[in-house]
Amino acid sequence: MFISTKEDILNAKVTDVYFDRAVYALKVKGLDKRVKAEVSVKKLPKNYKWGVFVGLEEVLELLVSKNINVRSIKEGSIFRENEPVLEIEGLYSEFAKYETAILGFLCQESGVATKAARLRKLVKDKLLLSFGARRMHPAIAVAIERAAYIGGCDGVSTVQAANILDIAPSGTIPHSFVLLAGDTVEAAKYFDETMDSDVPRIILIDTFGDEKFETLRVFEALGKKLTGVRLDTPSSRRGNLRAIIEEIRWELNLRGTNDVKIFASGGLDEESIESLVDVVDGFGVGTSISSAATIDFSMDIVEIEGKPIAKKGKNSGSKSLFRCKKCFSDKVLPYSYKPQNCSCGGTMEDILEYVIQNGKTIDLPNVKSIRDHAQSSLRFVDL
Ligand code: PCP
Repeated sequence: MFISTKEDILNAKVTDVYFDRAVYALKVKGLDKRVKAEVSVKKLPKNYKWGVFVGLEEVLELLVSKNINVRSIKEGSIFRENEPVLEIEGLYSEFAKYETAILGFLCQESGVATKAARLRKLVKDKLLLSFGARRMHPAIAVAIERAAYIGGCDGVSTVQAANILDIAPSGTIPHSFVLLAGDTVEAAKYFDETMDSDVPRIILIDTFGDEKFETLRVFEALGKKLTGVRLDTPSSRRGNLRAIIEEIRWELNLRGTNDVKIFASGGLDEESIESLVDVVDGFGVGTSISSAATIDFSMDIVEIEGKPIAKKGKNSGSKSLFRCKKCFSDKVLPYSYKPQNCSCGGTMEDILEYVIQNGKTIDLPNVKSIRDHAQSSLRFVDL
């Protein structure tokens, strides 16, 4: 398989070659110096106003043995354009070759988490499941699903990721099972007869017949054991999916059950989710989360041997990122400055904190705390 091992990454094998060359030339010419380098994003994807910062735990695993200091915002924090999210201080050659991996972790995982967070805000309290591992290289399935979970997915479909996240894996049944059973009701019965009692009986009902009639057949067969149905209706048949779902809801309610849930999946993104959120109980989302646009962070030197310097287009000097605890507005100031109170009267606190200092790394929060931190922040921002 075409993958880099953890050792390859830790040994900077995945570095862009120009870092190798730069470090070599700097050493030969005696130009290697202590610097401060800052990670920030100039332009968020599309019309995004914020992102969710994910990937820090792996960056720290990469850097912990290096002779450097690192300040960072907490993993799971909201950030905005042109805000420093991480700063590395040390001899340039100590970390230069890791820039490729550092940005790789942060760009892709923050992108997935940000899309999951945007969908979380759209689905409100409805179920949101990450079904997209199949759309990406399997070597990064765990990283992708962890980011989706932190961003706001309630569950993930891959077994290994769910185990690592210490949650039960989420899923229903594939079309292949229904096809091999030869009939949707038979498939529902076989599934019910073979699964442990704690596995929800959510039956895929778009393989053969009309979704409404297949739902009623399955409800007839499973009754109270039926947890829900999933519509993954192909685009060639999708038509007005909302109207189909409303019809199914009507028929189920008419038969005395609003307990049977209706789930939608298949090519869903923000627009389609927004159009369905009031008529479905949950969503399975693949491509749009797992292949979400990356947040294109860059790493830029902002100080050399204590003197502020940066390339054109970048403000020099080490910085603080002050955030109002009351209204969540931000102010980027030079590191030595102390902020006034926020114009709303709230107090501002520097959310860039040391995570590696003098060889010591902070105790890392568990993924559920990281997810809670992200979810509690989402109420302060809009799409
Ligand atoms: C896909 C599978 C995924 C759904 C779609 C979400 O259907 O059910 O869970 O993926 P998406 O958001 O990327 O479309 P199929 O590809 O028909 O797979 P299967 O027959 O296994 O359900």
